[in-house]
Amino acid sequence: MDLTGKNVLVIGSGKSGIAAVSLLTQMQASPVLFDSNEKMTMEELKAKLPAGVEIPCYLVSLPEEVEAATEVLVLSPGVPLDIPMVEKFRERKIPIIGEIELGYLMEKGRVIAITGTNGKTTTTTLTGEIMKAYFEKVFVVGNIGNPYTLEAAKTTEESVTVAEISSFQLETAVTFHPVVSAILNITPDHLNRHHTMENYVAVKESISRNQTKEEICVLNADDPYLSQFAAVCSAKPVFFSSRKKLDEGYYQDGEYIVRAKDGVHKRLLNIHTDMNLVGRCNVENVMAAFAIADGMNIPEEITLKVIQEFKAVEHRIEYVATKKGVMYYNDSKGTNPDAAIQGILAMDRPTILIGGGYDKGSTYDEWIEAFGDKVKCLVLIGQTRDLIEECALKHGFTAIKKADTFKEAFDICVAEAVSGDAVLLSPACASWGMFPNYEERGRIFKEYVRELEE
Ligand code: UMA
Repeated sequence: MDLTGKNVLVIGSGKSGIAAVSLLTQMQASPVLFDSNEKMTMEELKAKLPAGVEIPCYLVSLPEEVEAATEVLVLSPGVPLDIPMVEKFRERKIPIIGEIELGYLMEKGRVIAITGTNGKTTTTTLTGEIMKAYFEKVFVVGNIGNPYTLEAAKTTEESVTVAEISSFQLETAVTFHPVVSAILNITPDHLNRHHTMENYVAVKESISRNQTKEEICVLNADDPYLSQFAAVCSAKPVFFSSRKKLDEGYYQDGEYIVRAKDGVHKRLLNIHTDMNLVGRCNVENVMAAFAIADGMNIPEEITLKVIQEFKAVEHRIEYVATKKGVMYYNDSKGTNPDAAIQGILAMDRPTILIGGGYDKGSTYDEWIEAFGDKVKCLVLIGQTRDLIEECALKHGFTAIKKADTFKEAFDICVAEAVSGDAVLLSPACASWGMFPNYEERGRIFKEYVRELEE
């Protein structure tokens, strides 16, 4: 798609939209920026534009003539495809693309694409580190917080782009073609946006749509959706499993990660002595990264060295500090029940848990069942607090406290915790409504912890 001289309407003025405007300007297109946020002022919107860029900006409603002149629509990931404004463009057959497709139009090198409900950020960061240890020019982009469109114009034939891709971003990817893709797992998330689990699964699986059988798609053999998907995947499936021995692929055998290839089973690493990351989810992330690295022909000793040195990413079961014998953990990235279960599983002591937040239409039964004897108190915040309380009571869990603010929730945790306990922020919900994003929620939590007396 040649965008030179085209009138391109960018919807959303967050990280993704602003980076899109910047790239479109470089591509000699004529971008127009729109944001539907009623609370934003025109000054605030214009202040977000990249330095030196002056383009028409619109808030809340779009003039008819601008709508009529639009030739291509670029959606930010957070903009649903089925809102009336977008539907109108679809009816007119206006091409609708997003950050990943727009970035890919400028891509000159090879791309690795990683999706999944959980583990994306850890696996993408680790894979990026492995690639950086071997290739000269590596870009780590996408849902991880660095828009693809900011880096795409810098790619070369030799460069490697490692992209973390959300289901939101996959919905607007068209010709995007990774040489290696990975789908780590699929469990219910974002169902208010995708409406059904079938839609969500189909969107996730579309990551490999343009691949060929010469290319690989790394899949979780323990995931019922993905083990079935292998039969119809257009790339060659490469499996990993933390639960069973595989004849071909990567699997956990006791303390070891093993690669099975052409009948040879080789121990690659020890999960206790060669990894700093903890928990089953991280063993899976490491296996996926190893499979991706092998798919890119990285020498094994380089992959192993990077894995041995790799530490947890921020906001993902991140140890913050110990205050008065209480260990504080920030798992703000536990934005859905499945991710938050991993947070609980990683705790090895009585835990006071902060849960609740924005309602994405999730169900909380499995999360509450995972509390076992470990969670001694659940402190609830946000839009979902009554819903979660009702669900917890249904499962016989009654040690619940509710807070109106995040600070109040934190203070309750401090009051409840005794030496030897853990306080875990792993809310099973998105942060929206109380915070702009999960990073801010995690940062504030860490600030509160640091302010506590030793
Ligand atoms: N907006 C509209 N109309 C709408 C909806 C939103 O105008 O109908 C406007 C908002 O008023 C706001 C802007 O769009 O000004 C926000 O855009 P956005 O929600 O797409 O957020 P960005 O800041 O552009 O960040 C996006 C991703 N956000 C989401 O998918 C919600 C970031 O992922 C990503 O890092 C970034 O692009 C770069 O790729 C964050 C995320 O929460 C981490 N992702 C979800 C997740 O991981 O679960 C999918």
